[in-house]
Amino acid sequence: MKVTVLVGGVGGARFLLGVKAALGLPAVGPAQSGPDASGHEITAVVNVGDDIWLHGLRICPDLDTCMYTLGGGIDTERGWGREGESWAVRDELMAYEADPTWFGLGDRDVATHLVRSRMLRAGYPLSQVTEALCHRWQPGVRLLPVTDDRVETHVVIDNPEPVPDGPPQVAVHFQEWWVRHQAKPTAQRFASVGAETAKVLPEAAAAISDADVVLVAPSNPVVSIGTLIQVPGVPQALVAARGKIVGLSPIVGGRPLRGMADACLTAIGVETSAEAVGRHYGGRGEGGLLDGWLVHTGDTADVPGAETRAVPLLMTDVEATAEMARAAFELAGVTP
Ligand code: FO1
Repeated sequence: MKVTVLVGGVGGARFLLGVKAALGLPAVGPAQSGPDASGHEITAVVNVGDDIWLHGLRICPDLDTCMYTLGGGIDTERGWGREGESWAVRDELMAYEADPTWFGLGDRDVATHLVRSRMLRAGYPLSQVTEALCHRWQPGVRLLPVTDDRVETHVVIDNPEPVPDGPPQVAVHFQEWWVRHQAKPTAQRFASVGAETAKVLPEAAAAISDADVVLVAPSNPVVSIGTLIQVPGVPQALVAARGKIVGLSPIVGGRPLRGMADACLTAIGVETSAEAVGRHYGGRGEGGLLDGWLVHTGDTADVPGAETRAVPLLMTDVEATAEMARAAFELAGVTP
């Protein structure tokens, strides 16, 4: 079975562990060597809007979080970066007062950015760079950036350091709002810088349109899924998708499980609820994204044009996450 998953960062990576388990694959690492008995193909189409150039290095948080999580190298506590990390480079950068010092680059993580930046500068596209990095990590799924082009999420926020006669609002890279300011300054709007000239990675478009089922991971609906599905070519691939498209709500009991999706939803005028996010994505029968929408037990949602079901959506461990994936396959009417 061909499964394609639209993912962002931490939540998406955790969900992919469950998708692998639900298909009988080891959650971490490559499929068993030899002819893969499962015969399944999992493709993750990953958000690149969080990506940023810092200290001359290209950092791709969502791709790295997926690669490290599925390859067994993630720091499970933080949800990003490498386990067993040290911070000598970061501390040295701080000693130089080399701005920005608010983004913590771990020493092991820096090696990933050095390899990536060197390949990008040599002219390799991000998709080939990711494939090269995955030779080491063996995530057991195909990790594709949604585009090889530079598309970055920037945020217009209330000026956190207002000065007399200064601008009441400033535009900053998503990471500055998210990490430096912990998403506290009110976000007025988001901009996908570069989206107007970007185009979807052809392999990603094919993975969406040819899949037996497309899953929308419980990632941030605004700055992960939202940015991903706005890349030119993605909407067309979704319309052409021959399989059902089933999403899982990242909002449980009116709150995001991780991160600050509520701050993002408020910024675009969407209530922080499973129903509001489902309606924001829209039912496929009404020209939107979803054929199916899974909400957490106890939540309700009426999404015109989509079928909604309530199942446990807490990714407490791999088996619980696998159950979520199985529920999504069932709602999509496919059996692995
Ligand atoms: N998040 C933080 O809150 N603080 C950090 O210093 C930080 C550094 C960092 C470095 C590499 C990386 O891949 C991710 C990093 N993140 C950090 C997380 C990052 O902001 C988020 O993973 C995504 O961009 C949002 O999903």
